[in-house]
Amino acid sequence: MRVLITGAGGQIGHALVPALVARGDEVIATDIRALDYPTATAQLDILDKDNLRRLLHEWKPQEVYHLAAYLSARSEREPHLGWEINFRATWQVFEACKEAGVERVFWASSIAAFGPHTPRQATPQYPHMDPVGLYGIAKLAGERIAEYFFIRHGLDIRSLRFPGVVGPGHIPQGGTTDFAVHMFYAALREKHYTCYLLPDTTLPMLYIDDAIEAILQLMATPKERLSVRGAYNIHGMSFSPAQLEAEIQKRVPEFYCTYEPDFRQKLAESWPESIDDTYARRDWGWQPKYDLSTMAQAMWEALSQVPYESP
Ligand code: VAH
Repeated sequence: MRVLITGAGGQIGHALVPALVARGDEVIATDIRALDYPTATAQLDILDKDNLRRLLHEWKPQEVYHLAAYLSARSEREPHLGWEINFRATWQVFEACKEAGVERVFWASSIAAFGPHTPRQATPQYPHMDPVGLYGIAKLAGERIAEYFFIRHGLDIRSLRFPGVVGPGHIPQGGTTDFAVHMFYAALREKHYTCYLLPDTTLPMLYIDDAIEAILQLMATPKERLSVRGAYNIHGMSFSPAQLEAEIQKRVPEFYCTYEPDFRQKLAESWPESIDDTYARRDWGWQPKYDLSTMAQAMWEALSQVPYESP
C-alpha cells in the first residue's frame, strides 16, 4: 500500500512511520520540518493546499494519515494559528483527498474535544461536548466536518479521540499531557521535575504502541463494520502526575516533583478522567495492552536503548 503521512515528525508520526514500513507499505512522510526517516520524505506546510494537492497527485497514495496539528497549549498561546492548522487545514486535507480519490483517510481527534459538562468518568461515545480550549473546539469541529465528508461525499474518513500519548524517542512539546513523557527524561537527567499540573489531576493516557495498534486496526477494518464517523473513543489507562511520580520512584527513588500549575491546569480539569471505549471494542476489536505499570516498564526499557530527539 502507498501511504502519505502529514505531520510525520510528531510524537505519533515518529512511531507510525516505522510501523507502516514494517508492514511493507511505501511511505511518503511529510512535515513542515525536514525529516531524517528511512523513507521518502517531503516538506509540507499543512496550510499549503497546492503543495498537498501536488504531493497527492504525484504519489497517488491509497491511504492518508493526517497527523499535523497544533497541540492544546500552543493553540491557547496562538489561537488563530491553532484554528488554521487544526481545523481549516484538516478541512483542506479532506477536500484534497476527495479530489485525489484517496481510499481511506485517518486523522487524529482528541479527548480535548470534551468539555466541563461532559461526564468525566467513563466518558461515553456520544456525550455533551463543550470544549473550552481552542484545540478542543477545533477538534470537535474537525469531527463534524469529517462526518460531513463521509455522508455528503462518501470519503472514508476514520478517527480516534486520542488520550494523552506516552512513548519514548520523541519528546512532545506544546501539549497538556506532555508531562507524562517529560517526567521519565527528567528522572534520567535532573532527578527532579517541575510539573505544570496539580499532583492529583487524573487524565486518560495511552502507551504509544497501543496508539499505533489502534490506528492500524481501525484502518484495516472493513468499512461496513464502522458505526462511528466522527471519532472513536479509546482508553488505555488513567493516572495523575503524583501517581506517575510514585511509579517512577520505584526505579529512581531519589526522583521527585514540585508542582507549579499554569494555564494548562484549567484545560486538564475540563477533560475526562476515564473514557468508555465500548464502541471501539465492539466495532473493530480494540483492546489496549498497557497499563501504568507495564507502560513505565516499557518506557524504561526503551529509554535505556533509544537516543531521543531533544525538543
Ligand atoms: C495535548 N497530547 O496535550 C495532546 C492531547 C489530550 C490532549 O490531544 O494537547
